[in-house]
Amino acid sequence: MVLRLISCVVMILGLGISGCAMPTGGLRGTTALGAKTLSAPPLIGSIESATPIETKIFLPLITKGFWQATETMTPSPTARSTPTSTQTIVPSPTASVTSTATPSIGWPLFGVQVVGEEWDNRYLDLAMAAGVKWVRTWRYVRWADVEPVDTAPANFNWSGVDGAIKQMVARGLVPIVTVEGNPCWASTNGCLDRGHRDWGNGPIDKPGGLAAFHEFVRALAERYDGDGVDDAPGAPVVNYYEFYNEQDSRGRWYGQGAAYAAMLKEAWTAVHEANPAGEVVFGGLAYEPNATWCGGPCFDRNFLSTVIANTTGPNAPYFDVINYHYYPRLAPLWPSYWPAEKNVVTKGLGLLNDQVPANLRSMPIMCTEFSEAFAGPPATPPYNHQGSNRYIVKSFTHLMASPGFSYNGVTISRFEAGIWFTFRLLIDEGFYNGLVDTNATPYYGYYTYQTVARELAGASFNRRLGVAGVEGYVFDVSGGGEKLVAWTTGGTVSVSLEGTQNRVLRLTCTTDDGPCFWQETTVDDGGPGDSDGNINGQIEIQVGEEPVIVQKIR
Ligand SMILES: [Ca+2]
Ligand SMILES: [Ca+2]
Repeated sequence: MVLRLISCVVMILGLGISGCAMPTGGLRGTTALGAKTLSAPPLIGSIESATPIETKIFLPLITKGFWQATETMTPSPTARSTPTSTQTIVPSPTASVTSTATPSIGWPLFGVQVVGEEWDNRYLDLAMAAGVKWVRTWRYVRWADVEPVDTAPANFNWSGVDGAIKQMVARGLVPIVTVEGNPCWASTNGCLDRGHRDWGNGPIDKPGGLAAFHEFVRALAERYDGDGVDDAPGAPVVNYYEFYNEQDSRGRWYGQGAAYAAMLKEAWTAVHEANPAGEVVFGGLAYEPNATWCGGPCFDRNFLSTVIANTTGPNAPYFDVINYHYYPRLAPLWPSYWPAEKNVVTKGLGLLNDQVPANLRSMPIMCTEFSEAFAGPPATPPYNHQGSNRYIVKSFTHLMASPGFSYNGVTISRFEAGIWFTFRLLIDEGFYNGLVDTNATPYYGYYTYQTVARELAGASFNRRLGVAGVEGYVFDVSGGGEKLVAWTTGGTVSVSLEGTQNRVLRLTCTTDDGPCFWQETTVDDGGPGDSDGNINGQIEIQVGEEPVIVQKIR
């Protein structure tokens, strides 16, 4: 996905920019990790000895459904496994999901990237138990796989798609199906046999290609609309279709905004002909206009505005959702005209301000890739579990707090989905951003994701905290009350909160590389943890670099 992008960030920060011109070599991260060993994934069970007696540890029983798990804040005796035992945190492949078909409703924007290869239901079960709603699929729907030969009438082979979609939908997960993988009979420079499986991402320029694409997309949307006509077995429903990925990249649709607009018109029309509830998601934009490790601009800065300017017709701009990607390690490259406060939300504001005309800015928006790795080549600051776990909290908090950000008077009307890249470790691509390893064993980040998803479920943004030195966001909680999510970017700050009892959850990493876990305490006015020491109607807590979630009990 962002193979070169991520690798080159590392180069920029740690090794110098010269290494970044390398097109494909050296990107397999297994050789670039130095002393970092990933063969023994850390397990949450190793935290026991570090646990103060008075605290409780978040260790949801993920073999159960998410809702059931929320009732259990303390680990069961069997859950305190040794690091070498995985039996308590790896669900059985036969675990029933029938009773939890809709657990995700109420998790408005929590999503993960799923990758087609080696996928199996263990990962879907884990995703569901983590509170995931959205699953952005990559390598599931490749046009060249479904229609390898151009025939009349068309012959489509859905065998590689049906099963996975059915299993996702059966768990209440909402797929965002990324469509790509042009066959070479339809595309000259953007087709699959270019030696990389992510190719097939470029203009459909051969005669009849766009008409064939329309036919393919219409058949796809018809197959997954659940209307009883030409449906896949089990009639699973897909309503979100994304067309290509980081197509603003050099070598993809770079400089081809008009061609992308022509494709999008066919795609949008085909989706909506078949499925009136269908939504066309703009292909996730890398949109890093100052990235130059390709020997020039790596990404077409004006791609989105060019597409919009080239879409004409009654349903222009022929997409329903704006979409971009964000990696915090690239924030130093931001253009000066983007927001000074840099995070996953404000990049979206920069995009809206820079590329989207005012009449389209109320469109829903997604960020279908963001993350911070937990390991990787030498970088400053180094990749580690602490940084990755912190960023899980920060990124989803920012997204949930999107109404609290504006830039040049531009605001985001509805942040629809945020996709952590990736769910399963993508070790074969050199990415160390996964929440679970290739044996379906969770990393620390999995539990942090689960904790944040649960704590912010049903929450709605109220206000920013407004305490100097602290980045804090206050949410209204469904059923009444408030929750605060806060952290500092250095040092510890005292924060006084009105009330007489708080529930306090702290992310705690005992070393930079873990173990990382969550501690829960109840703090009473004047009691342990109230650092003002008085019964005065206020509870003073200490906020440091590790994010803290505080719920006002009374
Ligand atoms: Ca149908
Ligand atoms: Ca007090």
